[in-house]
Amino acid sequence: MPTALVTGITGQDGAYLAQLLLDRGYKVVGLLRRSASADVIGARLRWLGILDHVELVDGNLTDLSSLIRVIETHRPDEVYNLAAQSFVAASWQQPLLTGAVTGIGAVNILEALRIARPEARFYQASSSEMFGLIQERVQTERTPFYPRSPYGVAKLYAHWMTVNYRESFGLHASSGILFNHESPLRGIEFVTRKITDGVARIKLGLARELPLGNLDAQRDWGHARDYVRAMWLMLQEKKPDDYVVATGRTVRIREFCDLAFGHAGLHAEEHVRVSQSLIRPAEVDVLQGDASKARAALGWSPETSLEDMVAEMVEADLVRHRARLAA
Ligand code: NDP
Ligand code: GDR
Repeated sequence: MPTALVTGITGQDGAYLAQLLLDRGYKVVGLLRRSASADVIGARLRWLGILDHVELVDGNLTDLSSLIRVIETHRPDEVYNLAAQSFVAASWQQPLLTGAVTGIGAVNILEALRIARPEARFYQASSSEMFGLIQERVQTERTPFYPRSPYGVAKLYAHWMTVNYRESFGLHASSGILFNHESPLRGIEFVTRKITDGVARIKLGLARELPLGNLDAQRDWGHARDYVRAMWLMLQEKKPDDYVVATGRTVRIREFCDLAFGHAGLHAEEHVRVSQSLIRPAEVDVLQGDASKARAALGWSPETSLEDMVAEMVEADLVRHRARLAA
């Protein structure tokens, strides 16, 4: 039975990836950072019904010794580095923490592998945020980077360090340049989930309006369940490499609003309010990815349409709020 170590297992992607790995017969070990709120940790794994099937071990991406200890103890065959301070807006408020976790943290785990388990295969969660101020209308693996946030800069450092460790030390280290991907397990602060949660609350009479920032930003949104499959496929390849993972379709935030409100029989323009406080110091205006390489080399393609994903997210938030009201 192969063993996989997943950092960030309590996040959106960590939960879906753990489910995929369990389905494929892996022993799944997840890195868990110590928290005083132990009762809410694992909510996503619980939602998927797999909390009791993964082994959670103490560690922190900023603590190299904890990473070495976990790797020496569990001797993983595959390591997926999904842990990060992943909220772009927060990265202007906490640029140093973002650098320490999202940037240096990735190098800590690369170092731990180099020291304790160089034969393991490694996946780095790189991001379309690295394209930032886009240098080409449609972004591929060859598009130059131009990050626009401390988060994007930190991810770019981690990305190049992954490439560097592959080239310098021969690690089987791959980097997935994933475009935005969402699901009912998306954190509530990200715009898609904020919208679907807002729709559910308005529909059930718990709120009347939804404050949002820049409605004209465009994103290439896919479903997290589809995207974690691409991560796994990358590590099954004989040779490590970098891949863009995207749908190729880009949509404005206001169109996402129309879809989500429309699904609940509501009109977005009657409820959405633009709040200047939610406008970012520097914006990534538009992202659109070309995943041709992943399609050709990995046989990967997205299976969930944007419309189906929005419907799934709104329905899940309606169920959540109805359950709270009934309790
Ligand atoms: P989440 O924010 O949902 O999850 C982040 C995870 O990182 C959580 O499990 C969190 O733990 C953990 N974490 C944070 N800090 C530390 C630390 N110091 N030590 C150990 N663990 C830590 O992110 P997603 O699941 O959405 O994304 C997964 C990865 O993919 C991230 O690296 C993200 O930057 C990247 N990415 C995401 C995209 C997306 O659209 N979702 C697109 C491209 C890249 P806790 O639960 O304790 O907070
Ligand atoms: P992003 O996702 O920054 O692309 O990073 P987010 O959902 O936060 O923002 C997307 C776009 O929506 C605009 N926006 C708002 N965003 C939030 N969060 N809240 C609002 O109220 C709001 N109103 C408008 C933003 O300005 C932005 O243009 C995500 C994260 O998952 C990263 O970790 C990942 O690397 C990238 O996607 C790819």
